[in-house]
Order: sequence, then structure tokens, then C-alpha cells
Amino acid sequence: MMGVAVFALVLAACGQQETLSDVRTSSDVISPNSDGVDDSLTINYTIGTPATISVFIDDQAGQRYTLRDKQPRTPSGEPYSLVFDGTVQGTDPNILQQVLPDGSYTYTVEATPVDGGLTSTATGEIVVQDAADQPPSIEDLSVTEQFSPNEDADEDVAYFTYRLPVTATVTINFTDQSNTQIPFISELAEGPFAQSHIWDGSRPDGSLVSTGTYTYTITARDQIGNIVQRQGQIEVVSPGRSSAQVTFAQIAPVRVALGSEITMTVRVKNTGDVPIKTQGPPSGHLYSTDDIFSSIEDHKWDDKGGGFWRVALDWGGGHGYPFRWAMSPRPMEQWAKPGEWDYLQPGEEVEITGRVRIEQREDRMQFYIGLAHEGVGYPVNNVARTLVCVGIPNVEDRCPRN
Ligand SMILES: [Ca+2]
Ligand SMILES: [Ca+2]
Repeated sequence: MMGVAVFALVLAACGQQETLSDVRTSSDVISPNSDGVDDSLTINYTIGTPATISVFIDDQAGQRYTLRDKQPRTPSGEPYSLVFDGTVQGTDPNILQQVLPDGSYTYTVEATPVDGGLTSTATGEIVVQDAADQPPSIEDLSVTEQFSPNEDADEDVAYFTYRLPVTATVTINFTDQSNTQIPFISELAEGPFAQSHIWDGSRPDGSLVSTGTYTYTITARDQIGNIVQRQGQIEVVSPGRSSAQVTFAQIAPVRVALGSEITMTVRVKNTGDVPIKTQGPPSGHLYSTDDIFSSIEDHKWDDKGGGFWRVALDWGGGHGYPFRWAMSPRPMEQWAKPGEWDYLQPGEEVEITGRVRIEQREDRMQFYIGLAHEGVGYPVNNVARTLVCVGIPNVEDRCPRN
């Protein structure tokens, strides 16, 4: 049913165009719940002289919500039409936009002639019912306060965890101290359950942010039109990328008897700008070809993910570098964390030896060296390929001489 407004001021002068006339709504009732029925209405008005218009919604307790604020309008025979979907600017700083709760409301249209005449005002009633006024609040929010994205396997990422009560579209941005915005999560539809995101300190182009304090803003918008946000601070400390190069690599000898050892000698240099974290076993450790790094010493040296580097040796392909050694020349008792891990500092170059006892009954084995950046990949791969002949008499002719 159409609603017709009451005019507080009616210009009676004959022949003069009324500043504001024909104020009416397309319906008396709105049910903003996205069910396709009465989800919005229009507030229509006609302007007869150049004017600025303001439109307000007042609830019964006197709280006023502004829909339009002193916007210029030119006179027109056609009515202006304002679509009202039941949402207004939130009264809480963390609620950017909210659906009005059920109840009776007064709407007001004010038109003030640009030439300074009297303001013309019209009011009417609308009823909000079956409103979906529950905002998509960001609950149980937990955000890492400080992290150091420098690939040393120590607090390298920041975690965002929260819970949404309803399905919502989520955006997360960071702003730095000069107010530059860094997008992180853009318009992601998320369901009503626990959510988590991991930030590694990089911008969308992959470059790392610099040291400093960043403000995060999480915005959640439901399909009805409720929009909430949460903000906080996150501190980035010592960001950097790790990198290392092999400067020398050798595998010897190239002819061995079954049951004897080969030795890998590798010089490796930290060519990045952050310390590299490395774990064992230590330089000099002896493997058997039946071993794998992850299972020796009761799994003590298993891949821990998250950025440890090691010198690695493989043979024949497809084994995923079963033999690995720490990139530290120091005995384990002298490591940064004694017996567990050590650092290779930026610019530091060290020599690592690794030993493997040949117990596979292969006559010829192709060994090669790499650097394993665990959880990331093999930044150095397949270097110093060396054919090692295992002393089985009938292949003597096909093997190189030492
Ligand atoms: Ca509806
Ligand atoms: Ca770190």
C-alpha cells in the first residue's frame, strides 16, 4: 500500500511551483530480510524549484538516521525516487551499516530552496517488520600481535582466526603509518563457522612489507546489508627473504666397494639478508643408503616445515633428498639452540661434509647435491652430479677411473 506524507508547510501562492510535493512511499511496510518480498521501498518526491534535500528516518525513541544530507536537486516534472532497503549507518563505530530492527518509523523529507526560501518538510510513517537485523559480528577474533616474516621458522606468519554467526562477505586490509592500504583478503564469501587466514607479510605483488606497525581492518557484510568491522594493530619485525648458494660441491670417491663410504663436501654461503635457520644431523654425520633423514635418531631430524635449510644429497632421482645435514660447521653443543638448530648468518660461508655408506646392490649410482628449504622447496637442485660405481666385478669396464 502506498504511503502519502503529511506536509508541514504548504505553499499556497498561486502560480508558484511548490518546492516539495507529492511525497509518498511505494509501500507502508518494509521487511528487509532478502526474501524477495517487501525487501525495499522507494521514497518519492517532486522538486519544483532548485533546492537541497535531506531525508531522515527517526525511530520512536528519537534516534535519527540520515539517508540524504543537503543534496542538490533540480526541479523536474518527474518525481525523484530514493530506494530504501532498510539499512542505515550504524550507531556503533564497529557497525558501519545496519538493518533497522522491527518497529514504526517516521521518515522526513526536507527541501530548502537554493535561493534562500523557506524549508518545506514532509513526513510519513513506515513499518519495518521481519527484519534481519542480526549483524554478521566478527566473534572470537584472535590476531597475532607481532611476527617476523624472515623464513627462519620462528613466528614467520600472522594468524587471523574468528567466527561468523552468519554467512558473510569478508575483506581484510592493512594500512601502514602513511595510510597506504595493503589488500589481504578481498570480498571472500565465508560461512557461519570458524575462519582462519595466514598472512606472511607480503603484499599482493609478492614483495615484503617493511618493519612497522600496521592497522588491520576486517569487514564483514551480509547479503541483507549489515556491515560490521573490527580493527587492531599488528607489528612486523625484521622482515626479509632467505637465500643461499652452493659455492663448491664435490662427491668422492667415484669407485667404492659395497659397504664402504662416499663423502660429499659442500661449501654453502648465506647470500640473503636474514639469518638462515638450519637443523641436523650435524656436518660429518654418516648415513647408510638404507636410511632417510626423517627416520634416523627416532625422527629427531624430521622435516619441521616452516623454513629450515639443510644441505641435501640424493641419488638416482625421485627419493626427495633422503640424506640431509645442517648448514653449520659447529658441533651441536655450540649451536644457537644446542643440539637442535643453528643459524647461518648473512654473508657467512661454511664447509659441510656428509658421509653415506653404500649398502645398495646397485652397480652405478648417480649422486647429486641440493639445498632443501623445508616447507618451501629446493632452491639449489641437482648440482655436482657424480656417477659412483660400486665395486661389482662385472661392471668394471663401464665405470670411470679415479
Ligand atoms: Ca522481505
Ligand atoms: Ca621469523
